[in-house]
Amino acid sequence: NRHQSKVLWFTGLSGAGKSTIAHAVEEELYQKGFHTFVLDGDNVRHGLCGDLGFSDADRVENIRRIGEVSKLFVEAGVLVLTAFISPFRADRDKVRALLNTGDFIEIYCQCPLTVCEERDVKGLYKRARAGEIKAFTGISSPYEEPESPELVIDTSLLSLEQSVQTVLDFLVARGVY
Ligand code: GGZ
Repeated sequence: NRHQSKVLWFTGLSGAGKSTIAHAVEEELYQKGFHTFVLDGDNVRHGLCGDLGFSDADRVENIRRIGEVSKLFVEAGVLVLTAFISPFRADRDKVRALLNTGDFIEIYCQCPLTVCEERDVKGLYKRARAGEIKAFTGISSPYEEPESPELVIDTSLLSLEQSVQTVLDFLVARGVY
């Protein structure tokens, strides 16, 4: 069945590679005929969640809305890929509980903080260290690692291609792909 709708929920620190991997996986799935959609900060935090910042309460609400929207997409037959830090275990677990068993695939993009900070693609870590950004994940706001994610990808060890292949292999093993 090529058209199984699921949620591939990427979680991890800023700069861990969530969005990049999600888009690359989407490209592969789209080529195979899947109906796919990526939700990430670029299309969610300006619109649907444009009223939210980065306090704990706002992050909770951000993830709640993204979870509900993901559920709607799944009901519409879409395979959703989400790329949000989603730092709180309880919030990720609530999204898991919202969906049918097996439809929530938690993918932990593991990457040491030191590596994310070295990459500092957008210069945000530097600004966070300087105190210019308050409550920055990993620096001044917590990240709770997944305890039993479906998949762990160490992006400090794997190339983008290897990371994508790891996700695709998992989907094959699950009979999704
Ligand atoms: C963490 C922040 C912050 C703070 C702005 N803390 O690397 P990016 O830039 O593109 O991804 C980060 C993104 C995080 O938004 P999420 O919606 O994924 O966060 S959460 O799931 O916690 O609600 C980063 C940028 O927004 N950013 N300020 N203080 N990341």
